[in-house]
Amino acid sequence: MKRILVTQSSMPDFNEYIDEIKDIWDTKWLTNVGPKHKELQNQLKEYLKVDNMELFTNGHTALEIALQALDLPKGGEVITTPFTFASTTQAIVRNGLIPVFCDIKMEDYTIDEKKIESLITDKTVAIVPVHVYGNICAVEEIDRIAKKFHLKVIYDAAHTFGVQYKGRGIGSFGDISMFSFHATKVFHTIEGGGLCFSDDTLASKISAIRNFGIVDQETIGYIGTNGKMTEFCAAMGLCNLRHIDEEIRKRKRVVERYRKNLESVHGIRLNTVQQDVTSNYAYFPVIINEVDFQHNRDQVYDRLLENNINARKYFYPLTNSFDCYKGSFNFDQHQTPTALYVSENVLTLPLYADLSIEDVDRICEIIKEMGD
Ligand code: T4K
Repeated sequence: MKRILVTQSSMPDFNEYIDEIKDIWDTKWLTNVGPKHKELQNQLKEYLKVDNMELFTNGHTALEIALQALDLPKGGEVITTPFTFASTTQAIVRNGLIPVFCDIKMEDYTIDEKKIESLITDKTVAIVPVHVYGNICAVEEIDRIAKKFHLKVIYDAAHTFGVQYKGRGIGSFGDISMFSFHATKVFHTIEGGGLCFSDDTLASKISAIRNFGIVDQETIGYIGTNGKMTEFCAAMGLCNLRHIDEEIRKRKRVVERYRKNLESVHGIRLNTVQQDVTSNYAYFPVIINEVDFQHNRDQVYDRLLENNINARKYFYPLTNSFDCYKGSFNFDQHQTPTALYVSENVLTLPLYADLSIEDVDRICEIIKEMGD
């Protein structure tokens, strides 16, 4: 039986990549912000409609550097959500900051902006909302709250490559936005990540932190790390960017088929289509309501697996239940009940550009048979 995983990396044509990397053998320039890095940075700035763009070895390192670059005081509280990949919360904690968990909304699984203000204390320094699955947060309201309370906003935009809101690149909201260019993402550089920001003065600081804090050969101005993207990764990005519109179009086709097949199945809730948003069709999450569907999420997961189809429980467990925080923090996942409900009932179905319509139909048939 054919194996279908939750996603599959899109690859450029083999020869296109070989052509793109050929001149690396002439220049012998492999990393440390080489010509391919610079070219990709410029092209991404334009594609994502942002003022500044810096590239990194991966999205997580980029997020850690973003938090560091804003000089948030150690011990400061950061309002965020637990319904996300481990990276978001780990980046906050690894910066010596304290996550304060806000619940999410049932409509789109992003931070519930109406609950943010009640979590603000005199220790709050920032908000780290997540544009989860490519669904965007309430950016205008978050902006209003941040201005009122003088807070920084760093978006985890790992899932929102190419998403626009009212014609504006999603990376242009907040102080900084982080995109992931991991192999599993809509756009990838094998491993990679990017930060977008509007304050031009941050560029030199962020790039210095990315390079061990080195400002010039005799000045080490920041406590830095090594987060540089290699030329081979940048070359993969240059190839993939040529085909990004086609990639998103193919994903849209898959998503539309899923919607058509599953929209009227009793007990299955589909992701809400957001107004004024140009989607990138990054993920296809479904919520299984055990009472109405008569099977729970884990049973659907197992049934698909029996058929060699590996859907995933993104994002389960919640980050506010992680073992690694026990002892250091008193997080309680019951304080974010909507996030808890979603994480216990969500399944993200396979989605990638080359997933065939026949395979989508087969996945949906297996699910529908369970509900009959
Ligand atoms: N913030 C959020 C909200 C995120 O979702 C992520 C990453 C980050 C921050 C951090 O960004 P990065 O530092 O990663 O740039 C995967 C990805 O590794 C991770 O990037 C992603 N989120 C997360 C949601 O998914 P796993 O542990 O589920 O990966 P894995 O190895 O199980 O792969 C999933 C499927 O992808 C495989 O079943 C098959 C396919 N695949 C995987 C790889 C590695 C490929 O087709 N090709 C590949 O090379 O985390």
